[in-house]
This record gives sequence, structure tokens and C-alpha cells, in this order.
Amino acid sequence: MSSPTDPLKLVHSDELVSVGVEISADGFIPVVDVEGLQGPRRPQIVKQIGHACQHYGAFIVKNHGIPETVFNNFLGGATMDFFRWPEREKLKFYTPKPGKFDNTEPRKPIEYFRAYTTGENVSLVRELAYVSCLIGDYANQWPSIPPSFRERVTDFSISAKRVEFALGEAICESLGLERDYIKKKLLSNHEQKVAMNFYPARKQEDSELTCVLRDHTDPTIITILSEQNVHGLQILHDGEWMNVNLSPNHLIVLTGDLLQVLSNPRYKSLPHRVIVTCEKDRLSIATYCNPSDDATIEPAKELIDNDHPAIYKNFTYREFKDNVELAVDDARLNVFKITAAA
Ligand SMILES: O=C(O)CCC(=O)C(=O)O
Ligand SMILES: [Fe+2]
Repeated sequence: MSSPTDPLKLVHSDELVSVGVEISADGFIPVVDVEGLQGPRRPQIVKQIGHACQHYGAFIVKNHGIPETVFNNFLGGATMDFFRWPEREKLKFYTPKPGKFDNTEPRKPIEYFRAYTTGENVSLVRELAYVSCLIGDYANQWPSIPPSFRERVTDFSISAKRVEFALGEAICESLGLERDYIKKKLLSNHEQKVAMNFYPARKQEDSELTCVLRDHTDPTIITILSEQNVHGLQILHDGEWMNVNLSPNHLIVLTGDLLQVLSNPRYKSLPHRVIVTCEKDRLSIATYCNPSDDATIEPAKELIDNDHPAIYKNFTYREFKDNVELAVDDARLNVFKITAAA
């Protein structure tokens, strides 16, 4: 790996910050078994999902329906194939501002980036790659070595999208909206991203270091996440950081900023962060569907009444993207607040 002083390939990043090492509780995060979501248990499952979104901003999904081989072929397989790829190949996808919604250059089929930070007790390198998954448009530009890469990413993204749409429907129902509200209103012409994160094991001489990805909320409707090898994801609950400790093959769903707006704001976007001691390599993946640029983001009319006036005015997804860098959390939505409600 190139040295941290190389400004092009390894960029010092504000996203990685120094925090004092804090003790975090292994708390309870609701686990929702979604196996019966399309059957008679649906009302009960929808209620559990609604409760979790409202009170935790997160839930763990059991029996999500992504076949185990598809899941593992992607998380431990294709993801590592990418990060272990020769330097010169990865750098073909190097993007200085990944996911930063910079519309001035054509988007790459994969945006590859890595960041580092150093500080008191803190040192972290994070490699990340955002894969654009509009199958057909992008897949033929993904790496073809190893030959399984494209197929594995495609299989996973298709399955993950199915899960996201099914959960999106359940979330709409839990809010009392039409089941296909999100699909029709925000995702009729969407893009899907699969983000792969790699936090390499620290070097021996850095044995006291703790690695941190700073607290933030995601600029998404929902984010579906999974981690492998090493736990590290934490969520903020009642002012305390809670370890997620996700079991293998489970997913966690985090509520994002766009759901906060849409739900006016019953389901608030969830602050989360990553803290790892970096004894082993850590892998995580996140997937989410984004609206098209001209989609209108607004509080659902059904959720506005005298007791619940609209908190946000309507805006396009493009306007949201233009403002997303204002903050790392839902404060990026403040420019869209209706002054009377602020
Ligand atoms: O690595 C993780 O578990 C989470 C990463 C994350 O929160 C993000 O990429 O937005
Ligand atoms: Fe995140």
C-alpha cells in the first residue's frame, strides 16, 4: 500500500476522527424475522418494523431471503476480490470525491477511494468502493477479473434490492401510507449503490490504536448493512452508543435522512459510527436505492395535520444532493425546514 503521505491515493479525511475510547453497551436492537412478511403474519411484522424505526431508527433483519451463497459470494468473495486487486487496477476506478454527488464529471461504474487519519490513539485506513448497480448500464464496465466478480455483484444487488423494496413497502404500511408510496414517489426511476468498505488490520507496531469512522447519518431512505470478521458498527440510542454485534448473515436496516422527511419526521435518521481495534481486517457492505434527480422529496400529505404540521418543504433529490455536504448528519436538512416549524 502506498504511504499515507501520497496525496493522490491516500487522502486525509475528516470523516475519520479521533474520539476518546468510550465504553459502549451491548444493548438490544430489535430483531425482526421477516420470513412471513408476505403471509398472515404481515400485520404483526409491519408493526414491529414501525416500532423499531420510530424508537431505534434501526432493526436487524432475520430470514431476509438473500440466499446464503449469494450473500457470502459477495461479502467475503467479490468484495475481497476487489480490495485484493492489484493497485493499478483499483486505481482505474479512483475517485477523489466518491459519493459526493459531484455532477461535473461522468460517474464511474465503481468509485474507489481510500482515506486515512491519524491522531491520539487513532489511526485508520478505510478503503471504500461504491458500485453503481443499474444492471446493464454499468455491469459490463465492472472488473472482469476474476470472472466471477460481475456475476456475484449482480446476484447480490438484485437480491438486496428485492429486500429493500419489500422493507420499503412494510415501512410505508407502518406509517399508514399506501404500500407502494416510496416505490411510486421516490424510486420509480432509481439507482442502486452497493458500497464495499475495507478496514485493513493495523500494523503490529500500532497495537494500541483504535480506529474510528465518525458519527454520521446516511443521506438515504434506508441503508441496509452487513459486516464480516470484526464487529464495530455502533448506533446512537437514547444518547448512548450501542454496539450492534451483527450475527453472520444478518442485515441491519438504518433509517436515513430522506425517510425522516417523508415521515414528517416520525422516523428520524439514525446516527451511527464504526469503532474497531483493527486486530483483523474488517469488511462491511451497505446497499441503498437513491431517487432520480428530479424526484420530489416531501413529507407525505397523509402524515400532515394540525398536530403534525409539515416540518420540511418539498425539494428535489438534486437539491438535496447539492446540500448534502453541509453536514454529516440530518442538519443537512435544515435548509429545507419550514421556518414556522423550525
Ligand atoms: O462499516 C460500517 O459498518 C458502516 C459504514 C457506514 O456507516 C457508511 O459507509 O456510511
Ligand atoms: Fe453510514
